[in-house]
Amino acid sequence: MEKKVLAFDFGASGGRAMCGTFDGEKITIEELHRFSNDPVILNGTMYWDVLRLFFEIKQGLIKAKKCGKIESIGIDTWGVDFGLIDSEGRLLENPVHYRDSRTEGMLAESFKMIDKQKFYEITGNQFMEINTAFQLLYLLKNRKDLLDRADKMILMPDLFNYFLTGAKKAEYSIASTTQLLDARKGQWSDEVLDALELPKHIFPEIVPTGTKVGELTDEICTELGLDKIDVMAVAGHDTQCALVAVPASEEDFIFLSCGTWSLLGTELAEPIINDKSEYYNITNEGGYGRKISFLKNIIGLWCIQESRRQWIREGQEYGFGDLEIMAKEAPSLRCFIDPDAPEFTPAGDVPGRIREFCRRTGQPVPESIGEVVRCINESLAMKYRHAMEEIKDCTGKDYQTVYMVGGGTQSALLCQFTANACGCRVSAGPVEATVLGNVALQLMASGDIKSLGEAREIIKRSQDIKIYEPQNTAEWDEAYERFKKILV
Ligand code: ADP
Ligand code: LRH
Repeated sequence: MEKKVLAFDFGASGGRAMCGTFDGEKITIEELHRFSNDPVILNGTMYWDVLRLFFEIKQGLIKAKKCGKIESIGIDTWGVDFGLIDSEGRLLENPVHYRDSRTEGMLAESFKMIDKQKFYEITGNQFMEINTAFQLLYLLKNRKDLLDRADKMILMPDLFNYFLTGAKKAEYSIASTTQLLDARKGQWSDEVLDALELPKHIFPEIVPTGTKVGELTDEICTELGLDKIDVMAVAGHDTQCALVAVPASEEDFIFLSCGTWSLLGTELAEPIINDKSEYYNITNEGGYGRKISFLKNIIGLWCIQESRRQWIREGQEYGFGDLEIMAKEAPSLRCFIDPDAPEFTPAGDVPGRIREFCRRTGQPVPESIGEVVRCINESLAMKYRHAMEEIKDCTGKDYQTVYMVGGGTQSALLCQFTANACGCRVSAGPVEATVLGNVALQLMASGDIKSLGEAREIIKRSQDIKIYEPQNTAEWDEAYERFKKILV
């Protein structure tokens, strides 16, 4: 018998509600509702437009009525962001977006409170100033009043789950992006919380990935004219949903979740936390079945998204497909950026900053749109190779294939460049990995899919996967040596 579930995915490139149907063999997905997910800047702070997004969830629920019986709902978002709830359950202020500049300097502040090595040794997380730990530290130092009024800190997917059900929980995968978990125990680290002087009572109970959190509240059922529906803690962290949809059968593989961010890594049974992984700043994040994703966060297609927005501001509007055609015609392997250089993180004139980076590092300066897009794509592919070498060095394993999933797999150019740079086969797809993983995790929570392996097999036979073989590797190897010299 067919089962239908509803997946909500909140990415920087947009939000969507998708109906997933499982017929026992395959999963199909149908888009019901798509909406933008733009942050709003007010008085110098960049916020999540959280109430509008909750309105969009309600629209999704209304539109899902046409699908017939919906068994459950699952929500995923990007990592690290949160809302604060007071003792009466009211949201205190709008959640702030991680691209807000408030965390600048907080990494250095934290190292005055906890030894850097100890911090990494416990959490196993890549140090990134956007992490929840540093957002909370900002509040401690600058908005103590707000922190004092907080009864719970609830991460974004859990916050939507709370709005839907009233349950205040912390799903494990999203909690593992905070830099506040003990990576080995999968629980909030008392030692880190104490050192950072964060109030322990605000951290909710951690629940495993792929379990039920509650049911729609009576209020929502009445308002929308719905029967009770289960709400599942899928992987609240979008990256971990995407990982469930990686069509790999082998135990050791490299995945590349390629959307606004690029997450390149491998799946492990236990975290790797040692001097080498700390030196490379590799993160250990948690997923379904307490599996560990040992990965590098790379800034990713954000650079193309933000360049596109800049060109629109300058009066030149192109779609991603158009940009790809222009990049294809531009000359190859002329200049590179380090996509993770700090100047590329904030919104703004990314093409201008790319030109400045190339000028400063003595490289040819990309002038046309095609040249800039080519430079971003080639630099990302080189960065993937670099991350893959670091991962290999830590695991001591070799990998034959890079499994690329997510919106970025629609760029044939990026897939081919990745194969060329890494010198290995790229398997590209599914595009909608996050949604497929979200759907599969709901079906795992209900017991309809029995294991991660089974979920991956189902998704593999449900989706078209494209294969790219490496080309011109000698030329790419030579260029990689030049790339390494401009890394920040
Ligand atoms: P998010 O992480 O925000 O959920 P997605 O997985 O939806 O992101 O991927 C969005 C990215 O996919 C865009 O920024 C763009 O670079 C890329 N993309 C989308 N459509 C195309 C296309 N037709 N051609 C090339 N790239 C595309
Ligand atoms: C990708 C992602 C990534 C990081 C970042 C903030 O969407 O979730 O894994 O956590 O966003």
